[in-house]
Amino acid sequence: MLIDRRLLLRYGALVSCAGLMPPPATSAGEGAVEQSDYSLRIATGLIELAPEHIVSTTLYNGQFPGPLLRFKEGQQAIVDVHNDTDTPELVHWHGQIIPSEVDGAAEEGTPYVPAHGMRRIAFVPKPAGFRLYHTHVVAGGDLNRGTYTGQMGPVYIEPKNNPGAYDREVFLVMKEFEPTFTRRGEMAMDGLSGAPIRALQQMASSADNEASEKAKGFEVSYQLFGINGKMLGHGEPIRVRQGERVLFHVLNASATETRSLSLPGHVFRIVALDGNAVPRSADVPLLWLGTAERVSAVVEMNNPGVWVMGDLADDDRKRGMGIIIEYAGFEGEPRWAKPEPFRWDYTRFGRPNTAPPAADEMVEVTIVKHNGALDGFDQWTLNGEAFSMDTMKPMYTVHEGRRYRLKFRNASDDIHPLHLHRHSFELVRVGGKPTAGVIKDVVMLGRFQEIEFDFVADNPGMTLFHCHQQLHMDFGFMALFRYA
Ligand SMILES: [Cu+2]
Repeated sequence: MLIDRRLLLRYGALVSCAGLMPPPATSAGEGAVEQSDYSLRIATGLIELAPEHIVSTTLYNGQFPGPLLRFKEGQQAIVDVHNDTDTPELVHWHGQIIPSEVDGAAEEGTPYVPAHGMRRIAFVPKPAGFRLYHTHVVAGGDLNRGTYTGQMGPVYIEPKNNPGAYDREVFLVMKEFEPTFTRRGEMAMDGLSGAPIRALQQMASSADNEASEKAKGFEVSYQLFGINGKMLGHGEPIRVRQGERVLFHVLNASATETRSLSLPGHVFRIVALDGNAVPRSADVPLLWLGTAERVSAVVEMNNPGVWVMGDLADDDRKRGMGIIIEYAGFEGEPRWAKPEPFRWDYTRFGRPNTAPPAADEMVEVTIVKHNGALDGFDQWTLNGEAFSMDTMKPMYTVHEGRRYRLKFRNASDDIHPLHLHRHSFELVRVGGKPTAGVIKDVVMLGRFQEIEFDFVADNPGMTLFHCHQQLHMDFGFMALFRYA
C-alpha cells in the first residue's frame, strides 16, 4: 500500500504542531512509507490439532506454529508487531545478538507492544542459523499467558554464503496444549548423562526441611500434544523416498517440558545445536531437547515403511506427540518401537581434547528450590536471591570484551534449560566432562548436577539470564547482567 507523501507530511505536522491528534502507537505507525519484511499479528484464534480437538489460544497470524520467518544474516529487517489482545505483549528474538531495545524482554528495557496497538521494530539479524521468536511476558499463575499459549514460531537466518547441501529441510515444532496446574509432582524422564552430586542433594534436603510449606509446589500438565500443531495421525505425513537425506530442524516449543524424539530404525546425524554447527557431527538414536532448544539433524531414509517419529513418553505420544514418516510406495499402520536406553551428552558433539580459551572471570551460581513458598508455587533462588520484577535489580556487572565463565550448581531435582539473552555461549564442562566448541543459547542442567559455560561480553546493553521453564522463570529464576 502506497501512502500519499504530502498526506503523511500533513499528518505529521498536525501531530507535532497542533497536538490535536492522538499520537500513533509507535514512532512509525501504520502509515509508514517503508514496507516491513514481516507483519506479526497477536490475537486469539483456533488450532485444529485433530477434528475432535480444536483448541482456542493466543497465536501469531492465526496459526501454530507462527510463520517461519526467514532473514538474511547482516541485512536489516523490519517487523511490524500488532497486538490485538487486551494485554501488553513482547516478542523475543531468541538466539539473536541484537540490541536490548528490540530483544523483547521488559527486564532489559524493551518497550511492550501495547494492548490493541502496534510496534515497528528493526534489527540486523545474526548469527546465521535456526532461531525462534516467542512471547516473553510473565505468566505467573495465568495459563492463558506467556509460552503456555501458541505464541512461538521458527526463524531461519540464511548465512551470507549459503551451503545448502541437503535434499530437503523439514521444520518440526513440538508443543503441548490445554495446560492445567496439578499437585501431582510427576518425575519427568531423565535422559541426561552425568551423575548427581551428593553435596547438591544434601543442600536440597536441607532446603526441604526449612521450607514452610512441606508440600511440593504446583506443576503443569497438559491434555493434548502435537508436532507442527497437529496430533499424531492428523495432518500430512512427512513423505520421503528411499535414499533421501532429510535435514530436520526440531524445536521444543514447550513452556515447561523436556521433550524427546525418536524415529525407529533410523539414526539422527547431529549437525547443529541451537542453530550453530557442531565441531563434531555424531550419530545418535534419539534426541533430547529442553524448552526452546533446537537440534538440526540429518536422517538418511534407508529403512522403508511407515513409521511413527515420536516422543519417548508413551502417554504424551498417544495423546499426539508424534508425526508419521511415510516412504513412497508404502502404506498401512505406522510402526513405533521403543528405542534402547540412551543418555544425551552434549560433549559428544564437542571438540575432544581441547580446552576453550581461559576465562577472565568466574561466576558461580547455586540454584535452590523452596517448596510451595509463593502461594503454592515453588520459589527459586540464585545464590539465595529470587529475582524481583518490582526492583529489576541487576545481579552482575560485566565489562565489554571480557570472557566470563558461569558455573551453575543445581541443588534441585528438576532439569533447568538455562538461557542467556543477546549472547551465545560455549560449553566448557557438562556432567563432569570437559568440552569445547559447542555454541548454544539454551542448555539443560541435569538434576543435582553442575554445568560450566563461557560467554564473551560483546553486545553491550542489559542482558537477561533465566531458566526457560516458564514456571521457574516466573517465580524467581532470573538474573540481569549489566555492562559497566
Ligand atoms: Cu528451571
